[in-house]
Amino acid sequence: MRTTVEIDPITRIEGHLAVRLEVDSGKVAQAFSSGEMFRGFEVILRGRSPMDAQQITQRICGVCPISHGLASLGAQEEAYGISLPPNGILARNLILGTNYIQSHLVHFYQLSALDFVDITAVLQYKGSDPVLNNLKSWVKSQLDSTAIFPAAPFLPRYEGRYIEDPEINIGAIRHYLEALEMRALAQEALAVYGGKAPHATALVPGGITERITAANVAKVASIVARLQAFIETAYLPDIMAVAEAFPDYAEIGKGCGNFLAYGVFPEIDGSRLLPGGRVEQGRMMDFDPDKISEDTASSKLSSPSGLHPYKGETVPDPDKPGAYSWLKAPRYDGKPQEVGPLARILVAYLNGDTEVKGLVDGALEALSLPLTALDSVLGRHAARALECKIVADRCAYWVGQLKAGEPACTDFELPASGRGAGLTEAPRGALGHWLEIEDYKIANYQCVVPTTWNCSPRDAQGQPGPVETALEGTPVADPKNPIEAARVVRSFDPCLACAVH
Ligand code: NFE
Ligand code: MG
Repeated sequence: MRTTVEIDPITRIEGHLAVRLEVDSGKVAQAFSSGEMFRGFEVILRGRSPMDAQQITQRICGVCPISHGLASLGAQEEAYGISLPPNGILARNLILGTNYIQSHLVHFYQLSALDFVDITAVLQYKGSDPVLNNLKSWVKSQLDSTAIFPAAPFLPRYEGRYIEDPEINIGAIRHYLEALEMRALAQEALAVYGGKAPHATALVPGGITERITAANVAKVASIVARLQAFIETAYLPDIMAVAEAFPDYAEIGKGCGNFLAYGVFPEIDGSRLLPGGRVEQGRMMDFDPDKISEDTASSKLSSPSGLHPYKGETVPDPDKPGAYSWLKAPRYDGKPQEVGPLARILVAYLNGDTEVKGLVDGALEALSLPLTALDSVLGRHAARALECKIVADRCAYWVGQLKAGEPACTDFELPASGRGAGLTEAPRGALGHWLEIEDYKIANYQCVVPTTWNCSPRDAQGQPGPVETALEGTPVADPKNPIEAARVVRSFDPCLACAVH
C-alpha cells in the first residue's frame, strides 16, 4: 500500500524545510524536498557598495555567518587584487574554526542526538549531579502540567527505537547541556578576533580590523584547549556510542555518490587544511568552477535554468506550475553533488592526508565497517565529529603562530569595476559567492549555498537532489512515526535559511 508522509518542518533549526515521502511496502519509494520560503538577499545586494557585502551576507544565517562573510571577502579580494598578511590568514582561520566547532556541537547535541538518545531516561536518574536532578524535576513537573507541549523542546518526539543503556543516555543528556556552554565559549573565542558574535564586525577586505595582542592570544588559546577536551571526552565517544547502538544506519541514507568540496582553512604556505576536490563513485575527479550551474525547473523562480552563477538571476515566481521548492538546484557538469563534512573528509582521505586517514581508518576498524559505509547517516555524523577534532587541534596550532603587534590587514582601493568568486566551505559544505562590480556598485551577486546543493529539488532531467536520493529506499516502519527518514535528512544538517537566502 502506498502512503504519503509529510514531515514539515523537519529540522530542529530555524527555517522551513519540508519533505514529502511516498512510502510503499514499508520503504520510501520517492521523496520530495521543499524549501518553503523566499528571502531575496541576492536581490537586496544589487546597487549597494560591494564593501558592505560581507556584513549583509552574514545575515543570511546566525549559525554559519562567518562562512558567508569569508566567501564574500574572497570574491571582493579577487576583484580588488589583494592578499592577506599571515596574521590576517591565521586570525580568520580562528574565527571560522571556532564557528565550525560551535556549529558541529550544536548539530549533534541540540539538532540530532535526541533522534538516538532517550531523553526520558533522565526520569530514572538516581545520582547526585545537581544539573541532572534539576532537569529531571523539570521534565517531571512538565509531564504533570497542562502545557500544550510538555517538556518541549525534548518532547514530543517520534516514537521508535532509542538507545537503551541508561548510562549512555544519561551521559549524553549531560553532554547536551554542556554543549550549550561549549557553544557559548566558542562564540566568545570567535568574538575575540571577529569583534562580535555571531555576526563578526571585524571582517574587512584584506584581513581583520582587530589587533593581535599577547593577551588576546592567551584568551583564545585557553578557550580552544577547553573545546578540544570536550570534543575528545564527550563528542567523539558519544558518536561512537550512537554508531554501536545503531549499526543499521551505516547502510541507511546512502546519497547520490558525487561529493564536492572547494577546500577551506588556508595555511600560510598556500595549502589548505581541508583540500578541495570532487569524488565520483569513490574516485577523485578534476574540478573546474566554470562547470557549476543552477537549474530552476522545479524552483518557484522564473529565472532561466542552467546559468553559471556569474550570470545567475533570482526572480520569484510563487505560482510556477510544477515547481515545489524555493531552492534552486545547483549542479556540477549537470550532476547533483553532496557537500559537507563527509565530502571534505572523503576528499582529504583520497588525497592521502595521513591524519584524516588515521582517524577514519581507526573509527571504521573499531566498528568493523568498510570505507563505503561512510556514505550513510552514521558516516555523515562521524565525518562531522572527526572534522571537529581536526579543526580544533589546528586552531591550537594557529593561535600559537600569531605574531602580536604585527599587521592583520592589507590596504586596498575599491575598483570601479571588476569581478571575483569566493569559494570556501561553510560547516555544512561548499559555499560560493560570485560578485560583479560596475561603477563602484554591485551589478550582480549570487550565492550557491551548501543546503541548496544538498536539499535541491529535481532538475530539468528529473534528477533528484542528494537528500531526495538519500531518502529513497529508507525503511519507514510506522508512517505516523517516520523517525528513520528524519534521521536521514538531519544527518545532512540542513539549514533552510541559508538554502533559500
Ligand atoms: Ni544556515 Fe550554512 C552552513 C551556509 S548551510 S547554516 O554551514 O552557507 O546552507
Ligand atoms: Mg543563490
